[in-house]
Amino acid sequence: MSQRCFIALGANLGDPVATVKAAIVALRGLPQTEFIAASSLYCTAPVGLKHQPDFINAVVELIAVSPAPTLLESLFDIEARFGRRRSVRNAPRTLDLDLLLYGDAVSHDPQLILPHPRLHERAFVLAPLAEIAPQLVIPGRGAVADLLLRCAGQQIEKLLAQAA
Ligand code: PH2
Ligand code: MG
Ligand code: MG
Repeated sequence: MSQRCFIALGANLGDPVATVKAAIVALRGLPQTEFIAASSLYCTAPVGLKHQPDFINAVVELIAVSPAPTLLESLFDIEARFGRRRSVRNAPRTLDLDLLLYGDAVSHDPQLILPHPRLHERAFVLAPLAEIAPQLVIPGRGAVADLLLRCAGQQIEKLLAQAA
């Protein structure tokens, strides 16, 4: 059975705008998935991290046939292709791809917690998510639009789309 999935993209090392754009192209090409939509890019202040550069964030929607762990492996592969090195937790990263939602799946597996455990409190995820899926309801958390209203203090700015 295919599942509606959302993936968060984040980068704050190197050339994050170019990286996030190229990662969206890579996600378009994922096997066993149908690409549905990509949000705008957002420049966001780091959340929960000290002394780090601002991030570029975005969210992608796709329909996946592959099981969630397989999809997760493909995301790790793309991160590695973009030069991600897993050093200390929350170090600045060339590319972070987080599986936010896999249909309505709820998982407490520490390898893959679904929905993503912090998505409901992060404007840098909720704003791009609400842009491409304004009616979305997060299992156990509520409507994405309501959740976003509760993150009013977090600093994020939508980047203007540039003509090619
Ligand atoms: N990712 C984190 C922690 N903090 N802050 C912003 N603005 N954007 C991120 O992608 C981000 C973060 C852990 O993955
Ligand atoms: Mg991650
Ligand atoms: Mg993350």
